[in-house]
Amino acid sequence: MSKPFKRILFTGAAGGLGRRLREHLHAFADIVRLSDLNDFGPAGEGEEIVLGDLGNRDDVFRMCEGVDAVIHFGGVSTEEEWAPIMNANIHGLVNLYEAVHTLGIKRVVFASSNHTVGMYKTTDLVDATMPPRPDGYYGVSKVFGEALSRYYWDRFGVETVCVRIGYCFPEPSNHRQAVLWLDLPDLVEMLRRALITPAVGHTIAFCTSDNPGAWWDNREARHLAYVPKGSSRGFTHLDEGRVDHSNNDDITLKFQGGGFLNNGPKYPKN
Ligand code: NAI
Ligand code: 15L
Repeated sequence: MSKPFKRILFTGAAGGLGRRLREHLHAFADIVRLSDLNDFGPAGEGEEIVLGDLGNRDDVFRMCEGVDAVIHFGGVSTEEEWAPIMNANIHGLVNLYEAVHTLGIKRVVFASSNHTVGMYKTTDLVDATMPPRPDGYYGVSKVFGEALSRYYWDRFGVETVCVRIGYCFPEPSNHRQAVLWLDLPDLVEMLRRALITPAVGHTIAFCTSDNPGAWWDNREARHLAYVPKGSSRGFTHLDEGRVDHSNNDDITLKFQGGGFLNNGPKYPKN
């Protein structure tokens, strides 16, 4: 069966999600180009590897040369000092979109995050028309990626689906992670929809499994027709039964960003 693309680029291939997604990417393209800052071993069949720093413009142009679409998962994935966030998530995004536009690549799927909206309360129902409310420098950098990709759609016609990933690890271990949990097959399905749906323009899509007590309303991404099959429902010991934490002094329970609110920002030490 023919695949949607001849060659796709996946950045962040050495990371947690990159390693888990790798085998699934072959359904999307004849050749999967894998990229990261760090070495992660040899290419397999139908793969090529281009290592590089997202903060380096020449590296990013090399990564993007000859690809038809980009799944961008590379970068700093947690709260950090500003310098690495700036390099990978700010300069890296500018480099990526300059390369994508210059090389005529038509579509990007961008791994955004729940931390773009982490300062909404856990009693709020958030949709993509509501203003971003990031909970740290990391969340701010993901908002930047969403804004930059919006600019490249409005001005240059580069399509992007910004996937606001919840919590994509094998199992949730607390109530927040259960609300935001994303089963890997559901992430694969979201990527598939983001790549093959005609005319996505600039879409912001929330991405969790079908969990109890959702904090997000995904109606602005309904054209993707993403229907999750997984659920954290089985992890019943994590279900608090919708406790209202809106007046709780513990900010990690009060706000959607959870423990990230205690993490930063961190300033350079010198
Ligand atoms: P990860 O930290 O395990 O992987 C990120 C990869 O990016 C790493 O292999 C790292 O070497 C690479 N990277 C960092 N700086 C780089 C640079 N300057 N140049 C090139 N590569 C660089 O993160 P994970 O969990 O795999 O997440 C992947 C993406 O999904 C990230 O963008 C993250 O922000 C996003 N995300 C993940 C969530 C999750 O639940 N795992 C939740 C929300 C968003
Ligand atoms: C994220 O954005 C991170 O990339 C991931 O490692 C998790 O920490 C997740 O959010 C979370 O909110 O727990």
